[in-house]
Amino acid sequence: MQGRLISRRSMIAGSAAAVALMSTGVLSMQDWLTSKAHAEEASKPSGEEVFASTCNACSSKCGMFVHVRDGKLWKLVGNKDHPYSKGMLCPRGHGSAQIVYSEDRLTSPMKRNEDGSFSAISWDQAYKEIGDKLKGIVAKSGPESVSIITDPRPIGQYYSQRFINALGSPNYYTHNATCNGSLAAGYTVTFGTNNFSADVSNAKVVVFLGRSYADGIRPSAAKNLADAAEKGTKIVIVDPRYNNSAVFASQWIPINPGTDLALLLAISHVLVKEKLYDKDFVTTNSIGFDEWAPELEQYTPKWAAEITGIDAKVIETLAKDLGTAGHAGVIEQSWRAAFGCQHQNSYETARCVAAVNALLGNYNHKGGAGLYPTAKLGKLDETKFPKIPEITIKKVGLAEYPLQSSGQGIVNIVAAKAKEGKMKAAFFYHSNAIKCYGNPKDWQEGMEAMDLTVCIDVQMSETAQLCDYVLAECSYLERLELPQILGGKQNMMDGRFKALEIMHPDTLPGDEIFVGLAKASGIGEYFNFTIDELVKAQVKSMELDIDELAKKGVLKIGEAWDKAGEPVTFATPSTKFEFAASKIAGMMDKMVMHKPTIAWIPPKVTPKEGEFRLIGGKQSIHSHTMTTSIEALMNITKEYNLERIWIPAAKAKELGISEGDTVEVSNELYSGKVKAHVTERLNPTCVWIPTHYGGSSSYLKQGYQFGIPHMEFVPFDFEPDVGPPMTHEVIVTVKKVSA
Ligand SMILES: Nc1nc2c(c(=O)[nH]1)N[C@H]1C(S)=C(S)[C@@H](COP(=O)(O)OP(=O)(O)OC[C@H]3O[C@@H](n4cnc5c(=O)[nH]c(N)nc54)[C@H](O)[C@@H]3O)O[C@H]1N2
Ligand SMILES: Nc1nc2c(c(=O)[nH]1)N[C@H]1C(S)=C(S)[C@@H](COP(=O)(O)OP(=O)(O)OC[C@H]3O[C@@H](n4cnc5c(=O)[nH]c(N)nc54)[C@H](O)[C@@H]3O)O[C@H]1N2
Ligand code: SF4
Ligand SMILES: [Mo]
Repeated sequence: MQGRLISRRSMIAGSAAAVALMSTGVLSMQDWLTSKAHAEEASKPSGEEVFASTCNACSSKCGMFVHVRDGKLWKLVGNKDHPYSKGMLCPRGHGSAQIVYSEDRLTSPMKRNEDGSFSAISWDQAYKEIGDKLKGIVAKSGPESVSIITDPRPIGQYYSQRFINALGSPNYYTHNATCNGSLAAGYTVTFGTNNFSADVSNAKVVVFLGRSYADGIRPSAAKNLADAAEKGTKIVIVDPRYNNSAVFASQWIPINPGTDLALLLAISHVLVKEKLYDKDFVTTNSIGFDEWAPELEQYTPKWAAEITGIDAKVIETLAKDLGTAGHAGVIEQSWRAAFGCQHQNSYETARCVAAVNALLGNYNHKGGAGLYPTAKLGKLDETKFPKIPEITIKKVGLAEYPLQSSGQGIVNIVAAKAKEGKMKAAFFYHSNAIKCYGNPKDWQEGMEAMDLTVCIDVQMSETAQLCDYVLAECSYLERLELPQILGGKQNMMDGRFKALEIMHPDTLPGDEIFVGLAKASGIGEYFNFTIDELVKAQVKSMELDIDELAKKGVLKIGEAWDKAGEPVTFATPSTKFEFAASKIAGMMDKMVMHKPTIAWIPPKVTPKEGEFRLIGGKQSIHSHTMTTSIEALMNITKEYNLERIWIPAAKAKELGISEGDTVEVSNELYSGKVKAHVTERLNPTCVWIPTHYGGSSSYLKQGYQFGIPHMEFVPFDFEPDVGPPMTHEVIVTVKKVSA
């Protein structure tokens, strides 16, 4: 299997020092692994320092220990006590550490010249010019015309929010809308929190809707899946693609993409019709069932078969298997590709996932959908960390998309409002918005229309490349960050402690950059503390010990959750599970597409004869767009031609396309050439591409113009009422061309 081969090979690349050495061009990976030097070095009497930290290569932020020898990174080891890594890091975790020694790193602040080139400037000049411009914009166009887009890590949340709010603006955005914004919003309206956690280890039947633990990796989840398979759990993978988790599955259901909602409605139909649902739960702990049940009559397995491409008998059997498993049958929560932000019906699909679990009555049951509480930070001293005055203006985008997931904003509204001349300034912190959130051409137009754009990054990303100012942060191993609270059965706090001295003297940690920006923008009074003071205060507020956290990397908060089987109080307006949403009922005048009960919404576009839906997803060795600058990871991509587009075998035959042929993928927005991977592992209505490639920053040599860029094909659009970008509502044609 392609995926397993990749994983094994790149797992071998475990030594970060090997990666660092390779980047200097001294040794190839194979040479290094087999060299005598490596054996000698590895058995050296230790004398090394070890620091607790967290990986920075994806949203999971797995806990790890950083081993340092002679001031240099030696290796990374997964923290056994950390709930996400459980002692393991994935290949990206190891590979991405190469950024520390990368030649592509930013080494000082930069200012963009008229011709698009950049010149290095001093921090003083950067702060002064940015601060002066920002104050001018706020004075002239109001605080609502400035925004910040940030990675939702604790440090990103804290400093970015504080900075923009201190300016009087509510416009704080994260990548959430283009990750799992629809899912989070749909879950919240039904059961009151933005996610649940399927108890895969104890379930009898688990259905995965396009969530692949072996591709979109989190090490602990992949291990749970392998263990569940070993135990004989029925694992059903619903995915247009036979993904790399399917080796653990009892069944693969190659659904037509964008139609999971029809499958779920038909499962609900069977559960109700066959009286296989949990009547006690429905009667005592839900609202809206009596309104919804009659509507379900139309959604028969036969009806869903037409839409999904799945045989009606398969749907019926799946529903009965789930119903028979009862509290230990569960639809897994999924993450992005099926209904995180992909289709016109993503929000509705999330609601229906929640509803099937409610019909099974499995909330907080062993093997069901866990709703574990997450601890909140304690109070901090307000004289040291002053509160920002309350902001009364509403975040841009809230009015247009009233069902959006709370707090993180509909990020593409920044580009839309900039194009209209209403958004004047944007800061980007640890974000490659231009390449990842909506169509890059629309974002570029928005960027050009704004008066001030600033990017804080470690490399010249596609976003940085379009900004007026680029501020060079040091790498994650060279800085202290804020601790993070982890939810789950056992709440925990992890920490990222500084492991290496700063290599490039003109780079700074993010917290110091914000302090500099704040002082120059007239809001320094809100930033009169160091990050050491803030970290200590936050850890203390949880009654934990900072020295112990620095030693162990992760500490328990309170006792483990032990309420399995107890009745649930949902955080909804009714305190019950809502088959008919009170929130929607209260705002029907604002709704374009949704009503209180869950109903069929078709995908926005459907491929006609000769066309395909373009879908995409993760590969185990890359994170979004940020790791295509990492040489060790790109070497694997290039060796195995991982950039290829997957084309269903029967359709390839009709089009005269064979394995390895160069094809042109086109729609009205973009056309690109790439090699073909002809496969039986794909539903015939779609083609699939890895979403990592097609880099367009000429500063990042490894990934520059290698492969095709997913987002260029995606129309700049918003899911009605909800706001995410519908990144799989894309039609393309594919034809063979000479290379
Ligand atoms: N290797 C790697 N792992 C990661 C990340 C990464 O960048 N790289 N990022 C992390 C983050 S932030 C996220 S959000 C998660 C994402 O985690 P996932 O959502 O699991 O990731 P994807 O690979 O995008 O999608 C998984 C599968 O969904 C399938 N799919 C596509 N469309 C549909 C559909 O309409 N219906 C169904 N049922 N399936 C569909 C795809 O074919 C793909 O195999 O991964 C996390 N882990
Ligand atoms: N084309 C494409 N689009 C996508 C996805 C995809 O796979 N491909 N995935 C989707 C998903 S699931 C998500 S969650 C989002 C992710 O959206 P982003 O988080 O914006 O995506 P990344 O590509 O990870 O870009 C992270 C940026 O942070 C920078 N960076 C890395 N380390 C540091 C650091 O230490 N400090 C600072 N200041 N910057 C740093 C990187 O150089 C890069 O520019 O994108 C979504 N959109
Ligand atoms: S899943 Fe991999 S890349 Fe993501 S944080 Fe964990 S080790 Fe790092
Ligand atoms: Mo994501």
